[in-house]
Amino acid sequence: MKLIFAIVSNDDASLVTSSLVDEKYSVTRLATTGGFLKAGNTTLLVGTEEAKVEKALEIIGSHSRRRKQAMPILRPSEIGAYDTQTVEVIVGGATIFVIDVEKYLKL
Ligand code: 2BA
Repeated sequence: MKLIFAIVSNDDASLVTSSLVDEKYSVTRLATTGGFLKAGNTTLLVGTEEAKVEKALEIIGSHSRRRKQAMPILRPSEIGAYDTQTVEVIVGGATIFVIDVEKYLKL
């Protein structure tokens, strides 16, 4: 038995969670905060058999990979108004730990 800790962005958490549940994984979702940015993120706990770990990692990775996203920003223009411009930002990504589970009990 293994326990996967997956720290994902809040934006990706719902899709990652529902995709895991659709594939019959049990998932616990925790609202967490990154120590560096102090911004909210989501930590998923997934307890599963060793044989199902790789598939879980694929599911998590496919819905939380780092990717570029166009984001509109407002910039002051020369005539005192504001222009809308688009910048590319990196969003998503997952930090994953897989650990051995010594005991798994449901009491
Ligand atoms: P990532 O490395 O992608 O980490 C995203 C979030 O995953 C982290 O949020 C933290 O909540 C968790 N995390 C990552 N590595 C971890 C680990 N070894 N143990 C426990 N949790 C871990 P934040 O701490 O807010 O960090 C956000 C981003 O800021 C990081 O993205 C990294 O690019 C950067 N960063 C984090 N710590 C840094 C530091 N000490 N110096 C410079 N940059 C840092």
